[in-house]
Amino acid sequence: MLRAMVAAIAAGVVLIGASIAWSDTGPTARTVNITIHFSHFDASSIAVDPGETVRFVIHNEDPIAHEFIVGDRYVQLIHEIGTEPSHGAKPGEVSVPAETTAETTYTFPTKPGQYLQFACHLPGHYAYGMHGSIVIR
Ligand SMILES: [Cu+2]
Repeated sequence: MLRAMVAAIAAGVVLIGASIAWSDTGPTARTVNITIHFSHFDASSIAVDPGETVRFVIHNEDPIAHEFIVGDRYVQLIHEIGTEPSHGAKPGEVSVPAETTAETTYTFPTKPGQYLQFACHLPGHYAYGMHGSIVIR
């Protein structure tokens, strides 16, 4: 009897732990790690499923700030010419200060075949090559 109670309590603790771990992004979010080094992302292309939620964890190894912006050509253009000093409130947009790690979670559209991009729009960074493609397969 005591052994069964202990087992039940232990199972409950595990369930509580699991639900806390899931609370940020939901149980289906996949984590994609991306490292920035010498002002380049270490990925050039990412494939996602329609409607997939992805947690992007961005590791900035550089001594300068960067950002990670997910979106279509319109979103990228707005950020390229925009003046927002920092990001973090919108899904898929996050500033990554020098030598830090930041994360953002984004749920992709449900229509397959669309092309999006991830990019950094600090002055000159996009032109230097800080962008990659995202295809919804
Ligand atoms: Cu950058």
